[in-house]
Amino acid sequence: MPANLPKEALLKYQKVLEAKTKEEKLKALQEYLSAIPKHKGTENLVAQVRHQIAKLRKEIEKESELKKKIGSAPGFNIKKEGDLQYIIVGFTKSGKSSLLSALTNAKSEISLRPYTTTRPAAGAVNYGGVIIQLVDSPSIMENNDDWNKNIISLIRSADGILIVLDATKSIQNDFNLIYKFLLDNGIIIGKKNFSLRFIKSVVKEPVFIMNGEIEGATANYIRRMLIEYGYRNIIIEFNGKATLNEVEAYLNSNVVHKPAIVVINKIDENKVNLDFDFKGLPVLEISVKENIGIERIPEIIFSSSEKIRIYTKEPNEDIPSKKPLVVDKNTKIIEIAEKIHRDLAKNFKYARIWGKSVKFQGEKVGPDHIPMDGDIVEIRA
Ligand SMILES: Nc1nc2c(ncn2[C@@H]2O[C@H](COP(=O)(O)OP(=O)(O)O)[C@@H](O)[C@H]2O)c(=O)[nH]1
Ligand SMILES: [Mg+2]
Repeated sequence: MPANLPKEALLKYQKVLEAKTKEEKLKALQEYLSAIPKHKGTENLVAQVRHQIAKLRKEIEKESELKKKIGSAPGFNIKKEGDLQYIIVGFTKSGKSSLLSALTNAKSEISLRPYTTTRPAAGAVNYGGVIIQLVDSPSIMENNDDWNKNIISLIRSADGILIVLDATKSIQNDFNLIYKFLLDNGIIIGKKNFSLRFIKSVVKEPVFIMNGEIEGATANYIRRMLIEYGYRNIIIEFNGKATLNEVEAYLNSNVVHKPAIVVINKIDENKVNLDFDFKGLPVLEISVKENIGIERIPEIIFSSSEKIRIYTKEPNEDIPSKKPLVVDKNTKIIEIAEKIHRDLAKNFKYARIWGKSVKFQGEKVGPDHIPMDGDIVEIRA
């Protein structure tokens, strides 16, 4: 270890040495790494720490897969159906099950007793052709990791989170607790200035596409870092503005970012003060009991989701499909063609677009064009 590291990094290194479990060691290594200044003189050390992190992660993943095989709670995995899956999350008796029943035709037991919901229940709501699946989860139980880990695994595989707060309680306090609970489990909610898109690739060497700026790193630097972390057969596309440490946290740990919305329920009983900033998340006041505000939820979920609706049209028809194709923002026309049919992408000639992403309605565009929400797309092959 070079002696000329800043004190902070040395302290973090001490933590690495003191770590008792693999998980602790991984976390300590990640913190150590982010405290090391990145320049020529530390290049070797940084690469070495990255290798260590990658190796340890692999070991931990292998062990947790084994554990999963031995015993995961039965009935806890909800099969994804529809275009978007949002998990309803909150403390007990905030009205999660009531909300699911009000928005969908699913039945989840509602009661005055705490922790009535022990298994997730799901239902769907149709938002202008977009099918949103809502999953009611068991309430978060403070200081009960065993109970909570099932909620975390539901959230990790979902597209987003619907947080339900109870207006008769301290909404700030409860929100902060939920925020911290998610963060401690590697789930970040709220606004972020960048996005990373992972695309499978047949080429072994990882490819990094930089659209925007990463402070302290070039695209080539990140590409080398991906190799150090053992990334293979993948194209990673960066959009936006971030620091190297922010991006690295996503690439070397299980951190995920999830879109989220906040609903404050039971406003029939208590008016709330909304001076509080919920990490920039959209907030909606509702009452399931009095049927106030809940009709706006699907629209707010969709706009939080970072997805767009594409209506496809056959070349010889006048009217586009009723049911939109739901795809990530920043998806290229050629990727949309790929989703519809492999041959359509292979034989792609051009596309015509009607909507917000073009100047002239019916404009001809190439494979790299990026459509916007609501666009009508006609692909010519
Ligand atoms: N006053 C009021 N009570 C509600 C509202 N929504 C749900 N409740 C009540 O809150 C209690 C807990 O509801 P439930 O949906 O089981 O909460 P969960 O534990 O979060 O799933 C039940 O007694 C509901 O009737 C509401 O909008 N206003
Ligand atoms: Mg419930």
